[in-house]
Amino acid sequence: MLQRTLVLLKPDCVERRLMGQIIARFEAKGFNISGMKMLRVTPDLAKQHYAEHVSKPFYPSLEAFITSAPIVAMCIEGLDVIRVIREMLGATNGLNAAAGTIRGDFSSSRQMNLVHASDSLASAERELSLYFSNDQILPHKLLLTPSLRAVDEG
Ligand code: FUP
Repeated sequence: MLQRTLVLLKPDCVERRLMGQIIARFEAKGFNISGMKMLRVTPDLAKQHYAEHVSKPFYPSLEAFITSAPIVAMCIEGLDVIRVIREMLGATNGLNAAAGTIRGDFSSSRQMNLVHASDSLASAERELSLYFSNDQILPHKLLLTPSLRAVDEG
């Protein structure tokens, strides 16, 4: 199923100069970046994004972190991209994430885990609308699609 997901390169990713390496993994996998911007998350946006965590004890620290420096937001498209990118990220805590995943390879923290990705179709739709207006998403058919998968795969 062709899907869109929201991916954020968090402040630690920008600070540690890991943006290029991490974006390269999504590109190499064959996914399509159809929206991309750098922004500073405001406390308001943080509360909307992490609505399910706002009342939790760790939320103040999470908000301080996500608003501490610029981030990069991306809309990434592809077949089953929501599940596949979550698998590419690995477990939330970098110390538990499998080697070979992004967090497993680059993070040793629960909070500073470098990347966010939507976890379901409903969250992807909700989260994309927080970061992108419709005219900021620019889907395009990749000319190299026939080199990435068979025509009957979608
Ligand atoms: P994930 O779906 O992997 O982004 O993880 P969660 O929705 O469980 O958590 C959202 C963010 O809160 C994660 F990036 C990590 C952070 N977090 C903490 O900082 N402390 C905690 O105790 C739990 C989560």
